[in-house]
Amino acid sequence: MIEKRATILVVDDERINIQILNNALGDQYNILAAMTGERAIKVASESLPCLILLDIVLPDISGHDVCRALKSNELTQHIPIIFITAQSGADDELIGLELGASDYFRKPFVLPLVKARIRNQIELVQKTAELERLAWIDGLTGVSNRRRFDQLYFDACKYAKRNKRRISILLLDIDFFKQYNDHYGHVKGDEVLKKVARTIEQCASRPLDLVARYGGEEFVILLTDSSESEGAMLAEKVREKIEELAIPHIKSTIHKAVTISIGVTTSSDKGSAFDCRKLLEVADRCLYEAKSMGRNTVVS
Ligand code: GH3
Ligand code: MG
Ligand code: MG
Ligand code: MG
Repeated sequence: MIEKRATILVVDDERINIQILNNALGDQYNILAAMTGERAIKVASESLPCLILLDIVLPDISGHDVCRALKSNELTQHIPIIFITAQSGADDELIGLELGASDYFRKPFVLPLVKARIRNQIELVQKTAELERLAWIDGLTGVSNRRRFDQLYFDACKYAKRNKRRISILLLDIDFFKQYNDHYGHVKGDEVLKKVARTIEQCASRPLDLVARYGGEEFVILLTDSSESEGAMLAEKVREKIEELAIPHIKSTIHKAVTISIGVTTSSDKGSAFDCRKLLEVADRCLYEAKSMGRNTVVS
């Protein structure tokens, strides 16, 4: 099933071909057009269409070269390409498929076939995107899972080192959660995890903030481009908001409500100097200290 209007980039140097495809597909998809290879690469990288229909013979570089360029660019390599080939182009078709194209169709167009092949490709793109989303999300709380965090954290460290930016890590752990489960049961415990996750997300809501479930009752916040004081202030805000939820926890020896402890650390502003793994270890040590200081505490 096609859920939302997908964008297709049509690359052909003959206006009539673009018109035919636009007429056949325009009511179902957003159509972008390019008439040269260089233009196709530019539009594809800027607009990131769902699918590219790519003619082979173009006035500047060939469709095969366009395909090579798009497949070697991290941003565009996942966009499926369907080659548009001449009737006699079996070699062209083979080269295209070997370059990583998903399919091909021939000129002159047999429109029902064109439509069916496009529909199949778009469905595949949408299903893959949904599977990726599911693979990245924690099923209980809906925040990113550990696998997603590990991946984005690695990317964020690379970005920070390259651009001499600082990142902060906040490790958050619910206090006396074992006792909570023992007393109120796992179902109620799961509800607490969901509420805590939602509250953390509400506090860390800038577009680049990442909230993930780090382990059982542990969460992590990754702040890109952040200072020490921003990290510590956010941690204090989250700690307060969780306390304000006032979720009864009569087995907590400190507050009679659910609370969290947080360890915070920020990478040095020397850029290249920091080690991603060490940064997590420091945050973990701060969290441990927050626990030993009595819990419901931030240590940075
Ligand atoms: P501390 O204050 O030192 O953090 O103590 P704690 O009891 O929170 O820590 P501990 O590591 O002893 O226990 C963590 C508990 O979290 C145990 C486990 O049953 C619970 N937990 C982990 N994942 C889930 C989950 O998905 N659902 C529920 N309900 N409980 C979970
Ligand atoms: Mg052509
Ligand atoms: Mg824990
Ligand atoms: Mg705990």
